[in-house]
Amino acid sequence: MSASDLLIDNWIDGQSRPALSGERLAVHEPATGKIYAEVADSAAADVALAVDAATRAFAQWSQTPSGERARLLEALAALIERDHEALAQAESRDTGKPIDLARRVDIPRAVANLRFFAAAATQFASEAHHGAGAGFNVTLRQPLGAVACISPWNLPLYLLTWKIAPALAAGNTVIAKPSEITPRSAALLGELSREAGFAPGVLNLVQGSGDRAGQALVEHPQVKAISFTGSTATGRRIAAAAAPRLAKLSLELGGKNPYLIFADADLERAADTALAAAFTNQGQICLCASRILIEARAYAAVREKLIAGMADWQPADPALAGTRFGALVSGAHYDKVLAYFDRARAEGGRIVAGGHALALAGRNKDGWFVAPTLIENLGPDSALNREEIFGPVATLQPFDNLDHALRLANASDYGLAGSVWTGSLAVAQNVAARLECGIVWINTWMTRDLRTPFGGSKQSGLGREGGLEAMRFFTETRNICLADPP
Ligand code: TXE
Repeated sequence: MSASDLLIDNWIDGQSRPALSGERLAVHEPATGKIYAEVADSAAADVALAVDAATRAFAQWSQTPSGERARLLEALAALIERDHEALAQAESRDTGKPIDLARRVDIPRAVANLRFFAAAATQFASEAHHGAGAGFNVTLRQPLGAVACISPWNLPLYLLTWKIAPALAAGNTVIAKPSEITPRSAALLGELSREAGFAPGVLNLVQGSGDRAGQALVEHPQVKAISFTGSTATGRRIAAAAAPRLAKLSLELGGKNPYLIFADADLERAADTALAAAFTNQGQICLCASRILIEARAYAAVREKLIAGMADWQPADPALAGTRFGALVSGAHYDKVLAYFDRARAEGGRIVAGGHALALAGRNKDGWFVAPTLIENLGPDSALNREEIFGPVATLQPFDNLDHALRLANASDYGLAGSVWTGSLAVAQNVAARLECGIVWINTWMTRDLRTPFGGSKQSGLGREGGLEAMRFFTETRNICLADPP
């Protein structure tokens, strides 16, 4: 296929449109390293069109009864379900993730996100306060207007729908900016939104680079709120752009998540899940565990189980059913991950498994594959234990006791999620109370109830998504006070 056989465009005001400049960016298939499509390289003028469309559409959408908004979100969910296989194929090809993972997680979760917030639209209620001798108070929660939803490349449709669903459910109109590295499923969603019956301008998708399209979007004066998931560095730039006009901001940023295994845990399950936590989606999930901390007296046993389990995480063509570990998302990301292997060696790290690139055969010979990697003998100050690699790389560190474990776990600028494995309720309670992060899993990893608040502390973000938190973020409260009876 030549590069231009597949053109991925913007979705603005209910129509597919190329960038006004006609410019395009190449889109690669990570499993082959080859260009397979071109995406609109949008600029400020395209963003302005989308924001205008969203602002116009807001007048009607914000007045649409919640039951009707819910019906449309449900209809979109049903269409994604209908196109499940085509969307899974598109997502796997665009990202390099195993087709099984896209089928089992990414696409079903997009459906679940839309269904969940369809229900939220009809159940969202607000408070009334009275009896304090200070009037009868009602809190209105009203939509904000045209809002920006900016999502990354690791879980494209999953994270895009996680943002647009609550935004739309609450009565806002949306300008979404998918990652330029993985634009495909968002473009398909645009088409499906028309089929579902959304009016033009309610959902707009502007494709293109972060520097150009993304920056223009966050600087646009009519954009009332920005919901962003991506790197901490980009999160800071967006916060700076939003600050002058005090736009509402939700930031879900990086992680360097600890995974604590105590000697009294079910070591078999703890080790098996540790590998899934480190290597699912090639380690490219903000919730992935990248620092595995093991109680010293169980270190050798757990290390052995981890090494034995690596056989289940062999890289292979992501397009094949049965593949559990695919390609990294881009050439730049591949180079970044490989550079960390050199750094690990320079810092005295011992490679327990992996630590190198992989050349697969056939159509995958130029794909961006690296071996899943475990490294030991690196202290808490090592770059490998400090910086977000966002690839299939985890370190192993022994700890002596609970306090030592918490010191190591909290030795991070990030604070997204942590997982603790123990048979002791007291240890679990202690870790849950003292771990500096937004989510703690006990004897599990990445188990998600969509009603719970989702997000991180420290450099991992600002604000929370999920359930009511998301509905509150996408609304503004107004207190209305009625005089007490005379
Ligand atoms: O992410 P960016 P990148 C981390 C991970 C990865 C690194 C770089 O460590 O290696 O970030 O990835 C848009 N204004 N994570 O560069 O830049 C961009 O177009 C507005 C962690 O791909 O954060 C994309 O749509 N938007 C992570 C989105 O922001 C801008 C997920 C994310 O891109 C913009 C992804 C700007 N100035 C990467 N610049 C996680 N924790 O989930 C970029 N964008």
